[in-house]
Amino acid sequence: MAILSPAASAAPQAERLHSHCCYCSMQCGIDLIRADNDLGWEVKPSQHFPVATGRLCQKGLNVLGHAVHSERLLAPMRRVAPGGADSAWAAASWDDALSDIASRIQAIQAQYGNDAVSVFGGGSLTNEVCYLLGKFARVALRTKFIDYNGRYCMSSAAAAQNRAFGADRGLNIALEDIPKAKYIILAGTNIAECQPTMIPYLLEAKKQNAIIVTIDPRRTMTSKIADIHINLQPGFDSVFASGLMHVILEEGLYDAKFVEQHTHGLADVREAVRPFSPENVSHYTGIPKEVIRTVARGFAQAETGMIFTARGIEQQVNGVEHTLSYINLCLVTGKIGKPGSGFGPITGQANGQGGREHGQKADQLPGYRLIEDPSARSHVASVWGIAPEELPGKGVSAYELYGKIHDGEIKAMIVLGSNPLVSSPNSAWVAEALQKLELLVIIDMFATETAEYAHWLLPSSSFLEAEGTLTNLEGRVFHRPKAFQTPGDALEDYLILGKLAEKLGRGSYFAFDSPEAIFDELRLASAGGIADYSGMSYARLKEMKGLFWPCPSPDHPGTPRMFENGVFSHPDGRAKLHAITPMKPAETTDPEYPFILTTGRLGNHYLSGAQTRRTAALLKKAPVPVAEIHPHAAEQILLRPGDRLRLTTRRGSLIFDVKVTPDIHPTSVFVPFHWGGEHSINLLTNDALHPISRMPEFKVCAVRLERVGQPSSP
Ligand SMILES: Nc1nc2c(c(=O)[nH]1)N[C@H]1C(S)=C(S)[C@@H](COP(=O)(O)OP(=O)(O)OC[C@H]3O[C@@H](n4cnc5c(=O)[nH]c(N)nc54)[C@H](O)[C@@H]3O)O[C@H]1N2
Ligand SMILES: Nc1nc2c(c(=O)[nH]1)N[C@H]1C(S)=C(S)[C@@H](COP(=O)(O)OP(=O)(O)OC[C@H]3O[C@@H](n4cnc5c(=O)[nH]c(N)nc54)[C@H](O)[C@@H]3O)O[C@H]1N2
Ligand code: SF4
Ligand SMILES: [Mo]
Repeated sequence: MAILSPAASAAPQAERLHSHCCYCSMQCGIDLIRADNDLGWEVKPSQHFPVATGRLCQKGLNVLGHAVHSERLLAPMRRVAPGGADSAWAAASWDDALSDIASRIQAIQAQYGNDAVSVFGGGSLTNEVCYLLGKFARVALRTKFIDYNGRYCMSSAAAAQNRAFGADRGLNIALEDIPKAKYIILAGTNIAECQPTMIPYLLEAKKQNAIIVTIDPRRTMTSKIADIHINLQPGFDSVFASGLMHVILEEGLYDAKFVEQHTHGLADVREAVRPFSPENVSHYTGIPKEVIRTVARGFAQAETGMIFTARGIEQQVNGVEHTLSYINLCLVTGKIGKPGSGFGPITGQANGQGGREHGQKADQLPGYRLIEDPSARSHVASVWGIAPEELPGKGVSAYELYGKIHDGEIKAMIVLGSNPLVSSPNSAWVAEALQKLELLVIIDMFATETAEYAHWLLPSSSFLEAEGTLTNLEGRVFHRPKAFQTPGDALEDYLILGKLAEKLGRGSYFAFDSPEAIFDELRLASAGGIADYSGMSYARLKEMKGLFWPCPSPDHPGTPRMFENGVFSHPDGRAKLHAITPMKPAETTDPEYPFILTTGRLGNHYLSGAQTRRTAALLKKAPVPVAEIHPHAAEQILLRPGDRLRLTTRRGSLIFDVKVTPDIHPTSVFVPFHWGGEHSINLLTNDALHPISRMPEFKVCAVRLERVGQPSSP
């Protein structure tokens, strides 16, 4: 591909601009100040957004790196030579590109039916684009097959929260509530690397004498601020949480009044946790029974308390159950819906929250409505100006879309805002699926690894160039202005979708002249839904620096704390306790694969690395993935200094640089997933899915470790 000129030249002549970091769900505000440096701009933390405590992490400070990168796509590109790493591309006009794509879509749909075309979305997009993409799939393509990368991210947490509370808003509190908590449990969440600007809230709680407990198979940067660290083998959270519940119930430490007035299901929970005495849990997990009692008593007896979880416990075939086990602890102790108390699976992507509310998910319509609910269908159909019968039904989950390609049911895919070849489990199978497509269109800033199999690459905007709203980890909806113009021929996503809809003969449903016009329709579509945005407007969002949903009327102040006074979102107002029987992961260890592979993140990279591997300052800090193993594991495989490490799972074998550290559980190996090609750990991960959430088991599979006796490459 030709080298493209830097996008920085597209910036207007302002001296100071405002935006938000495009990476994690904190969505820190940034100020861009004109500077005499390579990029022409300096990034500073903005004092105008109330969330980020005046700081930015390394990714935020370097957030311009990818946006002004010379590899930005500046024109639509048509593949002119066979796919794979050697693909060759030719630039085209938008008109030629969209005409060709539309006529191929129409030919495929004429031959195989509307559902032969699928859409794969993302959680980094604005609410407006997420909403429009869901509408585009159902109204322009008339396909049921749409899902998005949030399936790999928040789906287990969402399923658990919907079951327990009747609503799924990441944190059901505002961050500013955290310092009021006296006992904080962090399970499978590495906040210090993944939401670094949230750490000051925890430190403030600590200053007010809060106890912090981390539960993780690694002693992470986050566990450095903990009073107690539970070094748990991956896959054992339900066992451990059942031990805590056993003590709380046995010693009568629960809030009987809250449980009686605001929940269902205690008797079944009592029965389920009966076998999980501290002695038994200690036997299963190696965690001393005194520690189990200390944490159970400490949390239950504290005046206030919070539990936060994340992908560590959720990306498992038992992820919904692990989450419910921790939710149970908040419910039985009455630690929810009051100041200083609450539960929260910490949302990951920039708009991981909004991304799961407005219809990108296979079973969903805007406002967190369900596509199979007749009243939801008629409401949304009336906003869209179509008949409810015209709306397709429920499709399948993200990973299952690739199965449908293998089966020949799906022939085309449009990917907008994801790099699934790097981020999907068992990714060799995903690559095989992508090669079978008759049409793959990627709408992105870059020619990603996934793009190697595309027929068309369409150049999109970066976060700097796209106005819109996003919903952060708290459920706070805020407005992000447009700071830069799109470079070259690149276009904002909403314009690309609108133009393609027009070529498909459905343009009248997508004739939006601004993101605000889309937001105004989204408000109507969400009205009366669980995630109700109808009382918000761009003017209010700008003036109030964000509003928390639900916000059902123009004079509603928004809802920073949900479930206030124990009123939950189920029709009867009560929360549901769930009796959990801990189950094994899909793959357990055996003599052939005696260790556990778990995967996750580093502070300096983001997801598939499409953006951060293009940011020199970040790549320099972590140029390649390094596998972490415990000294006992190193001893067992006779690892010597300078050796590399071969990891073999039932999917394949890869060689990594290795770091020996006592900070990881002796049974486990950790590898970050931010790289493609021979560095992509997802070539080895297990694609077993949770039966309900359809979340892949990224966090646990069985692996063999072997030393490779050659010096690590420079
Ligand atoms: N720097 C950086 N920040 C990010 C991202 C990024 O890629 N890079 N991604 C963003 C996104 S989309 C997301 S979803 C979030 C993810 O944020 P996190 O979920 O916090 O990140 P992970 O590293 O995937 O996993 C968290 C921890 O779970 C632990 N773990 C693994 N298995 C288990 C288990 O069975 N039980 C328990 N208790 N712990 C376990 C891992 O050791 C790891 O420390 O981060 C967001 N922020
Ligand atoms: N092994 C393992 N795998 C995992 C995980 C794990 O913990 N372990 N975590 C999973 C999780 S939680 C997640 S969220 C997924 C995410 O994984 P991916 O979906 O692959 O996420 P990204 O790397 O952010 O890819 C986003 C793509 O969209 C592009 N992009 C960014 N902004 C925009 C925009 O505004 N418009 C358009 N058109 N494009 C844009 C970027 O350039 C990038 O190519 O990975 C999952 N995969
Ligand atoms: S990555 Fe997250 S914590 Fe870091 S600056 Fe960006 S939004 Fe803030
Ligand atoms: Mo995520």
